[in-house]
Amino acid sequence: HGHGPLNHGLWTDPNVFRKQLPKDAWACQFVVGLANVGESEQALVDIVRDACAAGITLVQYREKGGAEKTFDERLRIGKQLRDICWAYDVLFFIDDDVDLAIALNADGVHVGQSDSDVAEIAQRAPQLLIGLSVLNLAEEQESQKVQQYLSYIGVGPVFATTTKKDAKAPIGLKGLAAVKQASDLPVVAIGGVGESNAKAIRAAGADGLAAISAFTKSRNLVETVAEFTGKDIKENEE
Ligand code: 3NM
Repeated sequence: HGHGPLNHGLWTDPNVFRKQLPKDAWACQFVVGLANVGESEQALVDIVRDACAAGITLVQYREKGGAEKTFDERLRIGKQLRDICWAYDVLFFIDDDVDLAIALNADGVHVGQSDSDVAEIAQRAPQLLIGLSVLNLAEEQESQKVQQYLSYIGVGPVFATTTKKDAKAPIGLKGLAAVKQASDLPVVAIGGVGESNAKAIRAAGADGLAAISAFTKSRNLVETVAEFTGKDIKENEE
């Protein structure tokens, strides 16, 4: 592997890798797993390929809230998704599952407050980029203790979402703006993010937008990506 200019998975020092990342590395994240595509492996592979072709910048493989999959199944599926991402020079992250991220030699791992400890992950797998979810200012402050290990902060839910069953109450654009102002890291908004509110979310300070249903329910992925990034479609195709 390592076709793209980012040398995916080849860096042993994430600080070196970070410096190679384009400024818009976090701009447009597609979070997805089998549960979001009717448990169809073919549908998952197809939509990840289509979204990569449409210009997303990061895929986060998230196998939660659906039928239980064994590690070997996640590994087999993850390999396919990773290879598609890397063929398009799209970053490939794993949600929560550090063992899977290591086994897949993924670009990074995204963890929530109750998932694995950030410092522990950084020690165990220094090659992985790490994103951390925070809900509010208090959690953002707490995250500053491990900021040296983080590549970005995920903030949400910004708006109401029905995709994640255990999502907290939405923090709104004001909550997002407050976290952004307090943070030195890129901030990625999630939860109810879609074409209709993408512009307002960027205006509130988000460096990136992440979503599940905006992509899985999209009628035109190229247009969805354009709304998310704020770039017109011509620019995306360059
Ligand atoms: N994390 P949709 S909300 C995976 O608030 C996830 O941390 C959230 O789905 C958080 O884009 C969420 O369909 C689900 O609203 C996002």
